[in-house]
Amino acid sequence: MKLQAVELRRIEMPLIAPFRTSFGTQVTRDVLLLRAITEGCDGWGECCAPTEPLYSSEYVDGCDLVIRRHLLPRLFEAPQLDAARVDEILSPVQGHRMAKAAIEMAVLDAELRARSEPFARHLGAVRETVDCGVSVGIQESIQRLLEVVAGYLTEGYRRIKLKIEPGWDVEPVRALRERFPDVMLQVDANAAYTLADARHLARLDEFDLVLIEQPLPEEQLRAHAELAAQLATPICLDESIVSASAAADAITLGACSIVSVKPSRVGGYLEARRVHDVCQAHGVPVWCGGMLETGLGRAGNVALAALPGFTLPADISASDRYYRQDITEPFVLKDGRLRVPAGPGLGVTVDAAVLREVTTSVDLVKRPDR
Ligand code: NPG
Repeated sequence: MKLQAVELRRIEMPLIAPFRTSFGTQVTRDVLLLRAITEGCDGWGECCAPTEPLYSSEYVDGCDLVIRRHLLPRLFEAPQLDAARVDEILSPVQGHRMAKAAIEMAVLDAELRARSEPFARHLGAVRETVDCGVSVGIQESIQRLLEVVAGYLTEGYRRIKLKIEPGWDVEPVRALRERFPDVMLQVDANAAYTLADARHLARLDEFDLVLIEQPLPEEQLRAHAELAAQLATPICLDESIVSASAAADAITLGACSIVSVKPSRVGGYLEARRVHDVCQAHGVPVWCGGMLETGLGRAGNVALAALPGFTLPADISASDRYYRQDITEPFVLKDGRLRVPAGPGLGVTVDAAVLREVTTSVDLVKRPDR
């Protein structure tokens, strides 16, 4: 396959409701979309980096720049390109996994569409539907939290994840557990605590949580292992797991017993599959995380979540939990599950009219003539 050009498009996607986490509140998503233009089919990539570098070091303007200046020139130089080689071609550039993931996704989509192969089949999916959870942001009051969660449970979501931070942890969890005794419940701290909070976090043990996600900062694997020894609640890592090799280290150190897999955080769907493989080999359950993706990223994530090791419900909700109008056909919840797209590549179609409406800028970067 030969990459002729890449379209870089920025779109503005207002969220249905502001999403508050320990690292900030998101009201709209400023998304960078890539379209890989090849002699055969075009392919779509979605960059999940948020507006500000608060979740990790990456942010959307930084991705835009590193893609133009450092990643695309390397890809254009490759005489023959396939998705499996993108990682190696881009390997001289350190880090920038979310930027690399977006490119690999676009190339993979183009390649799979050209040979009529669905993402799910390529990745090794074994299910036609995936179990969906919902991630609930920090609310203004416990009363409001109970209403919001009741609404999601009525819609059929199979588990609730509650965002926590110091000052919003034990009491909201207690209130949720009292009101919904049987619901699958987990919490996500987005690195908001320190090891000194171990005794406080152990107070969550009585609520029968599925897991506590990323209590401590990204680099603190050893501290996570020490914390794990003091908690009954299983620790799941998100931000810390930047690759399959990081997953192997974390598991071996005893820093986590569950892993959240996000393709963009680990540099793409192919590395995400390797994270899955490493975890499966260690008997560690995984689930698919989310970054408020549009229908494009959601399509890829649903395919990934259909792999055999994804045994816990995903942070993949229906399109209407995020956006009034998505840029693809919407994903609709049925029995608390979403259907894995079966068409070629990502298996979804971008609505050109909607795309035009939400676009804030578009630019075509062509392969240089030689
Ligand atoms: O349903 O897509 C979703 C949101 C899941 O909570 C969620 N994502 O920390 O995992 C996270 C969080 C996130 C969102 C992180 C956006 C970074 C950006």
